[in-house]
Amino acid sequence: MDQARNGHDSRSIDPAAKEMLRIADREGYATIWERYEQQQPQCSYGQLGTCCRICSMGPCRIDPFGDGPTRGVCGATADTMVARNLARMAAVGSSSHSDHGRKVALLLKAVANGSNTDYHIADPDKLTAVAERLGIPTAGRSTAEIAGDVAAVAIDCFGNQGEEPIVFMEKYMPKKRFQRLRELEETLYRTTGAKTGLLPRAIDREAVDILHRTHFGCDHDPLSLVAQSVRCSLSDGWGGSLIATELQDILLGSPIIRPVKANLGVLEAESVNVVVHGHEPILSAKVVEMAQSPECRAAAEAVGAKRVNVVGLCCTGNEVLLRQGVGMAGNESHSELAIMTGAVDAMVVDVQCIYPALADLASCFHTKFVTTSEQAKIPGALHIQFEEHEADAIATRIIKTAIDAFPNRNKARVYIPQHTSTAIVGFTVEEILKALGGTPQPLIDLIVTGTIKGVAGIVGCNNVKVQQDFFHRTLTEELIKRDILVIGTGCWAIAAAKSGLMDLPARELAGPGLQAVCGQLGIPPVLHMGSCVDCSRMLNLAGALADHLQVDISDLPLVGSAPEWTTEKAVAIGTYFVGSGIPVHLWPLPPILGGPQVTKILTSDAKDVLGGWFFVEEDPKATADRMEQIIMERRAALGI
Ligand code: SF4
Ligand code: MSK
Repeated sequence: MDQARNGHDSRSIDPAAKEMLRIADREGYATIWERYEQQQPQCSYGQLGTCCRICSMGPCRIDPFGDGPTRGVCGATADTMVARNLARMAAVGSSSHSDHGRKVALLLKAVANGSNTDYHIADPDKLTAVAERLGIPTAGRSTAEIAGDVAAVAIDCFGNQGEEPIVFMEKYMPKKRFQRLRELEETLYRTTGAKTGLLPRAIDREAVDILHRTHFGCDHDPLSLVAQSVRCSLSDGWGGSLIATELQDILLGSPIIRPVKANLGVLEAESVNVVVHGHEPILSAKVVEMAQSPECRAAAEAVGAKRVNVVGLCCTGNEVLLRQGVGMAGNESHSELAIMTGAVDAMVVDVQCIYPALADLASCFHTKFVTTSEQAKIPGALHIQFEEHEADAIATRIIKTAIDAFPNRNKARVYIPQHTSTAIVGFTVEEILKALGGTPQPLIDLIVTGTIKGVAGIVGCNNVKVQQDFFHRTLTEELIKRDILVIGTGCWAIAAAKSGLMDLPARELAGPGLQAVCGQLGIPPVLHMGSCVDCSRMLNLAGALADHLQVDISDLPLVGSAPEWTTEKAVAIGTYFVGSGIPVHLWPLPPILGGPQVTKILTSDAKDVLGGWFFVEEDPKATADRMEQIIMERRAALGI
């Protein structure tokens, strides 16, 4: 495969990735890009969403261009198939985030009742703020009592069997949005005579509801299936993800604005390198902490290493980057490339976004590939089971595994591309408000005067179908040039960090208004808000603006994008943005285009009903044009 010519590589725009891909080509290491080529041509029924294998009379497929049957064996239409497939994606994505949130809630309960002593309440102020928001009394009560009550409310959001909306959503969602969804439910009942819920009743219940209604012979109505996808996704954004973010801040500390380094150059030739990869910082934060212990430092020195250097990948990397200032090795498509440096002594993974191919690749090196979760076992990996109540001991054992591997490193094979960028990170809602003097009013004033036209939230992954980071970077540059402040999370945030867009000099790339604001506040034009679950921070920022102005989120000049999306979690995020009233751009194409009715609901009807909708566009500049146009239309509607 010759994808690299004259410095151009159709696989990635990242300079470190390009160097590593030259090594991969030379040495014959398999990568996602090579396996993608081997998968061609990919199934067009799958791409359009019109295949169904829900029952054993299938699999059935419908050619949307009219060749062949127009219904599955049971009579299901293309729209039913597309809507059911989409609903299942939303359920899986929501469940992944929410199950992560559940574990944090259970840990908070264990810390509160004293059964876990490896963790503690790291941010009592945040605990008080969350408790007050939930209506939990705080005056004269101990931290443990308050934490116990917060944990109980969070845990109840997962399994409550009542019909009322989940408490976290009720207390956090801006009032006008909550009212709109409630009125919409009532209108749909009145006009159709059928119940169509939008406000989630319990986090687990909405995902189970989708598994039930997409069982053979249940819900075949595309609108009903899309509505439940929205409800389930809202239970993620305003439920599971929100709980994960808020409770992690309480247990692990709230992020502060700080500089970090990003890209493969954070690996150190003379140190034991441990890469943490996945999503749940309950483990990775401990690995970072225990790497500094006298025991681990002495063990590293004993094998001739300078120190234990823990660096991050993907979202668990984002979590430790924000809270502990840990260097960021890269985003999703960097995971194989990191191992190929030959300098990674252990890659420690928890859950989500971990290629199974990493186990094979690690076996070509001295690298220990360590799985830790009962939910993410990978053949060929070394499994060290993580238990929260023995976190210190297990994290130490993991680090010692890396230290033991260090002497086996073949120095002749080590190549660390010397690329890093500085990124100023940690822009939580609290930190943004602090920078603004404690209220959203200065940001609102800047938007009203047009100094900043609006805010774009960008999220999501790398996708082998898009040149790595190209869409992320080009779209972000285009938006800031137009005086649109860009905020975001996940692998997009890592792409922006690697490309220098989160460093102060990047303000030179911004339009005059945004440039002046960045100069005044001493911030970059592109703000890192965290990991995938921290998309809830973006919802909270939108909610703070909406409540301050007493409007709905859908009235604000806000727009979203997932320009290199890959996972089912991205489907859930995009859908809860839409359900919260924010228009969302997607690329690559979502697997819905084979269902004309579903496509119309999501790209057109949703606009009037929810105030948020999806649109697809493959060109970054055209995407920025459309996002700017939406922002300008919303400004005009507000009379600004
Ligand atoms: Fe075919 Fe219907 Fe079974 Fe799907 S549920 S596989 S469309 S028969
Ligand atoms: S890690 S969901 S590839 S952003 Fe959150 Fe990156 Fe997408 Fe996973």
